[in-house]
Amino acid sequence: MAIPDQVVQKVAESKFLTVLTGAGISAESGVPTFRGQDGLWKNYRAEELATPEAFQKDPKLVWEWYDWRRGIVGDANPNPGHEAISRLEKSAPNFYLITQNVDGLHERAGSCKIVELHGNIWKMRCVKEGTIKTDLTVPLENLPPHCECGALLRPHIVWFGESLWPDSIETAFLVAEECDCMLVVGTSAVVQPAASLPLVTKRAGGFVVEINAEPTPISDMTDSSILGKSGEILPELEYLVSKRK
Ligand code: BV8
Repeated sequence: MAIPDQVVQKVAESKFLTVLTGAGISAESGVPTFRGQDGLWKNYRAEELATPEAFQKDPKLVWEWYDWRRGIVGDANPNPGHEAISRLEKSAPNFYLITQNVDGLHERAGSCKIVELHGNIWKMRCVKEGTIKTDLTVPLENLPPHCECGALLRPHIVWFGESLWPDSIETAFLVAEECDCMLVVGTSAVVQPAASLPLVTKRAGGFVVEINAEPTPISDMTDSSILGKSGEILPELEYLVSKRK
């Protein structure tokens, strides 16, 4: 789908550009999405296992599921969509990336100013001490992993029914309020509170562009909704913007 010239112009003249991403941006890296046709993680829906209740009931099963996902994500590489966002960050006067993804692919693509709203699959947190460590081991030995203190370690990820961390949600809403242009990429826009961020930008007078493989509940409220693959559209948009600057 062609990129409207108004979108190129708005991104090129943006003083504060924000990008909000969801699982769709990692689809072309081979990472399954949550709700698309491949929206299953090994026959489990995130809503079944990404919950405190599931972890309480069977920490080993939840860790087996995350260990399997870490294996998939560990084999994945950033795609041209992730890389285009990293280039947009470098050329924008002010920039923030807000991601719902836990796969760490944006950081590997060179993005710096990132809010990981839902945490990171490579981080683990002691359920007792709250200490957080990064562990890239794939596969993990003897699941579920334990802290040196003897307590269980859990994925440092926000599960359904859990509140997001105050500092990251505060930053996300502030950025959504302050930016003059937001690109919303690869999200079905159903999970709250992330899905409210584009509305915040719109209400504050910002220009909102959706780039997604299918229409979503926020498509009608955006200034422009571009249907297609983010791995194709973002590099083209970034190229057109770089020529416009
Ligand atoms: C909260 C970490 C306050 C897990 C995730 C009832 C009870 C309890 C809570 C609720 C409730 N009703 C509503 C809620 C709130 C709930 C929620 O929103 N539920 C939804 C399902 C209705 N939210 C929460 O619980 C949040 N906390 O609200 O705290 C509170 C506290 C207690 C009680 C109530 C409220 C916490 C939400 C965070 C959950 N954790 N992830 C893990 O990953 O293991 S969310 C999970 O969904 C992922 O992070 C994912 O990023 C996120 C959103 O999904 P998407 O990223 O959008 O991915 P999806 O597959 O859906 O869509 C992909 C899109 O890409 C598709 O549109 C597709 O077409 C497109 N696409 C595909 N390929 C491409 C593409 N686009 C472009 N190019 C391509 N190539």
